[in-house]
Amino acid sequence: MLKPLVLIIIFILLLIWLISLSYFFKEKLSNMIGMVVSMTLGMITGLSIGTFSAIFFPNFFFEMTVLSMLVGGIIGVVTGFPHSLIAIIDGLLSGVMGGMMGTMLGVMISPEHYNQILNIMSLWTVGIFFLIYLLLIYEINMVTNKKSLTLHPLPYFTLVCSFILGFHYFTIEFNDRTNHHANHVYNQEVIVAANEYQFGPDQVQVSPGEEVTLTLVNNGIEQHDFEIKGLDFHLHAMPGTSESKSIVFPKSGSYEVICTIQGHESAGMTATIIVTEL
Ligand SMILES: [Cu+2]
Repeated sequence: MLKPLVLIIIFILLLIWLISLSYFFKEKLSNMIGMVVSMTLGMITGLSIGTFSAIFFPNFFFEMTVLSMLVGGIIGVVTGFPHSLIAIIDGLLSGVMGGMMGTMLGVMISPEHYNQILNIMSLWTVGIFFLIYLLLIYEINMVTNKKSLTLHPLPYFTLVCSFILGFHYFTIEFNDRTNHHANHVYNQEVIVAANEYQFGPDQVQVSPGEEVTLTLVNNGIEQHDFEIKGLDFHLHAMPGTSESKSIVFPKSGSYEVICTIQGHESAGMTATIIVTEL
């Protein structure tokens, strides 16, 4: 939870830095520059917020579209405000447009490409921020002799790099989490081996309401079976063979499994299936 928060703060900082520059040095900036900056910041902010929010909150597509259009438009207006009416209008339109396109891009991407698109978008967003920053300080330095750290590219560049790096590690974690989840929910295949006289593994976790395919592989020299107590589920395998069957566990709980061959249960051929929301 900490990492996304830090990234959001860096993003806001990068944006505020640019907007402040265009405010404080509005006398030094031409109308044209004001227009370009407000259009670009509105568009880029709307686009990136739209894409990210559509990927992270896919169930709120409508809300996220409105939100990113709103944020993009506001950023465009705020940035264009010190310059001219035309900068305000251009900023507003670009921001709204960017927000709309961003969420569409976000839902168009299939989950296996989330990682790529997130990294491309983060690089693109802060890369454009940096270009705008260079444009601004170039214009400002042309007409002023004031030298300060806010007008040197290095601090801003450092912040841009830390955002890209932080975002890269964040998407790795995000991807691990979604893949991990997907494996459990959509691909519940459980293979249990049997020999004299045990099951391996002897404890299995599955989630309720999903189809689970259970396979009993007999690696032993005697016949074995796999019966879930309380459910009508029975697998049987002769030595060197296997048997599979699918089952849906209706609710969470713990199920006992035994081998019903004479004497095997008491010799230790038991297992437990834990049905729980993974
Ligand atoms: Cu057995």
